[in-house]
Amino acid sequence: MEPQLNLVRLKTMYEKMVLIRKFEERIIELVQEQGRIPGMQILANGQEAVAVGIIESLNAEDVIVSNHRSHGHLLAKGADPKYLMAEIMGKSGGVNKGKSGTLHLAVPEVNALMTSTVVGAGPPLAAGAAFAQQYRDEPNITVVFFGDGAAAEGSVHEAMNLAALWKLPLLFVCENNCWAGAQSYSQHCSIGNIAQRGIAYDMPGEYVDGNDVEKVYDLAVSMTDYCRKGKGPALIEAKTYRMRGHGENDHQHYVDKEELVFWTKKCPIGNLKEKMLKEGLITEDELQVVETVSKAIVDEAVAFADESPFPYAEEALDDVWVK
Ligand SMILES: Cc1ncc(C[n+]2csc(CCOP(=O)(O)OP(=O)(O)O)c2C)c(N)n1
Ligand SMILES: [Mg+2]
Repeated sequence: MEPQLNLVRLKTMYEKMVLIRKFEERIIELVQEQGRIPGMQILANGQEAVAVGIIESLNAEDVIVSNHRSHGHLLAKGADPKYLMAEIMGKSGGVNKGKSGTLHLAVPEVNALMTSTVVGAGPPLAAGAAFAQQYRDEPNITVVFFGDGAAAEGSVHEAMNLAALWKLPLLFVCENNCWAGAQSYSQHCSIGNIAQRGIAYDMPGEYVDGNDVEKVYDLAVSMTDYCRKGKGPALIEAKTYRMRGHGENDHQHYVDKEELVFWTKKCPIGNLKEKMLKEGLITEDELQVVETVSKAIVDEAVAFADESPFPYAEEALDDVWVK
C-alpha cells in the first residue's frame, strides 16, 4: 500500500475511534442525567481499536454480527450516529423505531445484520449469514464479534465446527477484554489464548494487541483475505480491556485499581495520538479539528434523538412477524 494511503487510513481510523469514544462518553453523561436513557448501557470504552481495526478491513457489503457491547462496531461499520443515538434513547426516529434500545440494535443498511444480548448467540447466526453468502456465491464475508466469556458457550463451538466443516467465509473475532461480567479471565477460561482454539477446528487462529489499531487492522486484512478466498473461517483474538463496569450500573468494586491504571496507559486512542504526533503524522491543530468535528456529530445526534418522540404503544406489534 502507498505510504500516503496508509496515512489517510491511519487518520480515518483515529477519527473513527475518537467518534466512538465521544459517542459513548455522551451516553455516560445521559445515563447520569436520570431518565434520559432507558435501560442498561453497556459500553466498549477502551476497546475502540478492535471495532475500527477489524471493520476497516471490510467492504461495505460484508456483514457484521455484534453483541451486547455493540456501539463501536456499528459506528465503525457506518451507522448514522443520529439514528443510532435515537434508538439507544428509545425514540421512534431510531434505527429500529425505538423498539430495540441499546441491546438489540440492527442496522441492515450497513449490513450490521443484528446484535444479540444472548451471550454466544451471535456466532451461530453469523454462520447462517456466511452460509447464505456462500450459497449465493457472493464475494462477501461475515464477521462476528463475541467476548471472552462467550467463547466458552457451546453455541460458539458449534458455530466454529460448522463453519470449518462447510468452509464458510466467516471471521470469528473474540474481543478478550479480560472480564465476563464480574468474572476475570483467569476465573472463567482454561487456556491462556483463546486464539489457540482455532487448532481444534483446523482454522487459523491468532491473537493481537487489541489496543493497537494498526496491528488489529494488519491481522484483519490477512484473515479476511483468507476467508474471502474460500478457504474457510478464521479466528482472531483481540486482547484488550473493559475500562468501565459491565454496564453503567456496575461500579467495578471488584476491579484492581492498579490494573485499571495499567490499562489506562494502554489507551488505544491516546497511544495512537502520541505516536502520530511524535512521528509528525498529524499536528495539534488537526487533532483539535478531529475533537471538534466528533463533538459536533455527537451533539447533532443527541439533538435529533431529543426531538424524536417515543414510539406509540399502538405501534408495539408493528414489524413483528407473528401477531
Ligand atoms: C446466555 C446468556 N448467559 C448469561 C447472560 C448474562 N450476561 C450478559 S453479558 C455477560 C458477560 C459476557 O462476557 P463476555 O462474553 O466476555 O462479553 P463482554 O461483556 O466482556 O463484552 C453475561 C454473563 C446472557 N446475556 N446470556
Ligand atoms: Mg469479556
